[in-house]
Formats: sequence, structure tokens, C-alpha cells
Amino acid sequence: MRRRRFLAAAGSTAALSTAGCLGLSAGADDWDVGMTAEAFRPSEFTTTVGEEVVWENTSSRAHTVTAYEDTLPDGAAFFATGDFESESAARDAWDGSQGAITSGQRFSHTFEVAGEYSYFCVPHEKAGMVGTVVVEE
Ligand SMILES: [Cu+2]
Repeated sequence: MRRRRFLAAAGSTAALSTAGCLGLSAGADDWDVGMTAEAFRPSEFTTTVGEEVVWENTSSRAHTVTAYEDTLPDGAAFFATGDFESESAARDAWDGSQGAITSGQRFSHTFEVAGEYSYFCVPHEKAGMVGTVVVEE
């Protein structure tokens, strides 16, 4: 989504950082992956190494973005809303709000290793709320 890069460049450079949960309110259409009640949209997103991917909770429900740890490419960093260090920590901590991003909040992750990354939403995994980020060289 090239448009986001242009907006990010033209807008406030302070708005986006490498921090995990940015907590910005919905504003410019400068995110890559949105969310519905039980799905990531798009469910598959392609980017390139070193690019920041931004998720925004465009729904009214609380969600998480949590990597499937066992499927990470070799050498790739684990990522999750709530800054958990592992998938099991994120699952264990879930109580309805721990690690969640709520409506209008954002989460970002910069992918430094090429490959395919699968992730899910802790409370809605069983409903099929899973996604993939494909990171190309
Ligand atoms: Cu969810």
C-alpha cells in the first residue's frame, strides 16, 4: 500500500514510531491491515524487509495481533500486541483486555527477515481470525 507511505512521509513523522502499541485514534487512512468483528482485512498482506506494517483496530471489539511462534521464519522476531515475549505468554495473560488493542488503536511491527508470518487474535482465533504477512526481500 504505497499510499500509506506517502501519507506517512507527508504527515507528522512523530506519529509513527517503532513502539508496539501506538494507541492513535483513527485518522488518516494510513494503516495496512484493518479488523472486522472476527477477521483481519486483508487477511494476507505483502510487504518488504525493513518496512513497518501497521494494524489498526477498525472494529468496535477488542482484538490482539499475536504471532504463531512455531511458524516464524528462522531468525525472525516474535511479535504481539501487549509486548509479550512468547505466544504462550500472550495466551496465558488473556483476560479480555491484557494485550488487546481496542477500537481505533494501532500496532506496528517492522519485519527484518523475509518469509511468511502467520498470526492470530487470541479471543477470536477459533472464529477464524488469523492472518498472514508475506515479507519479501
Ligand atoms: Cu479478535
